[in-house]
Formats: sequence, structure tokens, C-alpha cells
Amino acid sequence: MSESSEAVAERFEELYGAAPDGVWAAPGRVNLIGEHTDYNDGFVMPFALPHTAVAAVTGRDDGVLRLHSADVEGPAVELAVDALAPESDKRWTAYPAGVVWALRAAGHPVTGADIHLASSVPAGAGLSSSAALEVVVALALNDLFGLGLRGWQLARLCQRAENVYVGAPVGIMDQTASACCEAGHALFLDTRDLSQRRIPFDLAAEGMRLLVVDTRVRHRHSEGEYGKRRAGCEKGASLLGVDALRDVPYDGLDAALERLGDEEEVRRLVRHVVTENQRVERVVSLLESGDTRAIGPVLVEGHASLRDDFRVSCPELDLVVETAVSAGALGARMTGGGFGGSAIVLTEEADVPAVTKAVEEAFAAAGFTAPGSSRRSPRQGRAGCTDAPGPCRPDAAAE
Ligand code: GAF
Repeated sequence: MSESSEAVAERFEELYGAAPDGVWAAPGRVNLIGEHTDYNDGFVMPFALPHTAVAAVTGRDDGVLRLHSADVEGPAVELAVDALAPESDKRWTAYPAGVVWALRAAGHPVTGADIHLASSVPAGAGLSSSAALEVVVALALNDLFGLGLRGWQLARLCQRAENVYVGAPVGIMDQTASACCEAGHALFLDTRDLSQRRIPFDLAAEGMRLLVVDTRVRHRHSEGEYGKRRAGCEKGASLLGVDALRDVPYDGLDAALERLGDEEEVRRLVRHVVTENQRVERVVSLLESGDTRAIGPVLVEGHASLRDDFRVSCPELDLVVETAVSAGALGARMTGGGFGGSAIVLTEEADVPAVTKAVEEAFAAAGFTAPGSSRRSPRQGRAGCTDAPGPCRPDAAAE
């Protein structure tokens, strides 16, 4: 599922003429529930995929940064670390270079590196390929330059790289998932303070599967719609006089919506965020009480809210959800930012063939490109090949 460390190290040696100092890995993620809540200080619940970004890296002390990707033809791109400037680079190199920039801007002595990257996380599929690239570079530089940063600190710096250097106004979920998820668990993350709880999540042991269906409709968060939703949420918080929509309680939702009067667009965004936070809490409580099958309808509710209120779905994602549920799946929803990407389908193991066939046939009948569909389970192991990152919770920083 992931690129082998040996192959990535060998390619590094061909490119740069010497073996790397080390090889690191960071996973992509699926978000089980809690969408578009992270930039509202809310709750999310991602788990790591077995698909990873892998980086072979050697540190340098001469200010040179050389970047190469297995997915891009040609020689390494060479940059000077002290000339890195936000939003100056529109290529793939902005993600790893952005991490170097963010580390240096935060005062960390990163003086250059040779990097070769290979990733098995599909790009644009809503599975956090960009965050995996950022986090794997951050893990490597953290070790090589002895920075001693914790997983959550690396996640914050990677988010800053993406917000400021790349120019995509994303929240903190994907980077934290890639840096902090653990095998066999979903990560219940409070994005306000990054406090975390690991919830055991082993569907195979309970006779279920989670399918990830890639609609093959591609998206980018640096494009406008994601930013418009974020701005709309911020407007909602400001009109309601709260720091973030997280502060609107579920039992105060009706009153809040009333206060928003004829701001219909904002009302819909607020309703999604407030109900979505409550859905995350319901899923956590169902999983913790061992009632895993009961999360299915909550996933479907979440999808309806993203489709009708937040309006980030698309016909392909809706078709996966409708078809899978009609074919007997326990639940389904889009995952990630939306506007394309992937949907998840929770199903009994025995129903996997029927559900998969129904979705494939529905796509063919609608004239859509055939979806990529596969069984996924939380990855075994955690980010980092050489050294696992330090404890991920912010409170661990005080230890
Ligand atoms: C994308 C973003 F990168 C995340 O921060 C999050 O907002 C997600 O969309 C929606 O939940 O993956």
C-alpha cells in the first residue's frame, strides 16, 4: 500500500549520489465524521489510511533545498532556503518548501536538505495527500535538525505552511491526523485546543468494512469555494457575537438561527456546523458504547447536511451515498472538503460485493467516470519510520 522505504532510499541515492540520512512516512486520512468544523474550532474524527507519503532526506548546512518527487519527471528542483517566500510557488514543491519556510519563520534552524518524496495517497481524492507530504517533511526535518517538536506542533506548522506559503485556507484536521493518528483508532480531536482522544475503531473485528469510493472528480482547496464557506462561517460567528461557531450550543441552535434573520446563506452554514459537531459527539458515544452499526444513519445525516446546507457535495458523491444505502450499506457520506474527492461507505462485510456492484452500475448508468473503490481500514502503525513523533496532545508539551 505504501511506497517501500528501500525503493525510496535507492532512488534518493541515484538522484543525489549518496544514501539518505533516513526515510520517514506519514499517512493520508479518512475523516469519519466532522466536516468543515475544524476552522470553526469544532470536533473532527479522522483515522489514518494505510496509504502514506514517504520521504528520503539528508540534512544540509549550506542553505540549499533540493526537492524531487517520484511523480514528477525531471531533475530535483533547487531552492535557497533564505529566499523562500509565501505564495511565490504554484508547483507541487510549494508543500515541502512551505514546511521549510514555516519552520524557519518560527525560528527553527533548518539550514537545507535534499529530499526525495513518493506518495501512495491519491492526489485530489479528499484523502489528505497534501497534508501527508507536509507532515512527512516536517517529521524528517524535526529529527534531522533535533528540533524536538511534538506531533501537534508539527501539525500547526504544516497548517501554517499550507495557509500562508501555499495559500490554501485549510483547517488543522488533516495535518493533525497525519501526525497523530494511531493504528486501529479514530482520533477524536477538539480543534480548538488540539486535545485528543483515541477511539478504538476496528471494523473488521465486528464483521464490517469501510469502503472509500473515489469519485475521480478532483478539487483544490486553494480554489475559491472552500474559502467562501470559511468566510461565511466567520461571518456567522461575528453576527452571533461568538469567537467561533463552536461556541453556538446545539440546544441554542434555533435561537441562533432566528437571530440571523434573513441571512439565509449564513443560516445554512451555521446549521451545518452546529449539527455536525453534535453528530461527532453522537458517533463518539456510539463507538464508545460498542454500538458501531448505529453510526450508519448519523453518517447519512451528515452527508445530507453537507449537501443541502453547506453545499459542498456534487452529483457523483450524492450518487455514491444514495446507491450504497439503497443497496444495503449501513451508512455513507462524503469525506474531506468536498466538491469531488471521495465518499465513505460503512457496510457489513457480506454486503461489500453487492454495494460495490450497485455503485459501479449507477456510475455507468449516469455516464460518470468509473469510481475507484476499495476496502480500507485504519492503518497499522503510526507516522514516522525512524522515530515516532513525540506525544501528540498539546498538554503533553508541558511534561
Ligand atoms: C479539507 C481541509 F484541509 C480540512 O482542514 C477540513 O476543513 C476539511 O477539508 C473539511 O472538513 O480537508
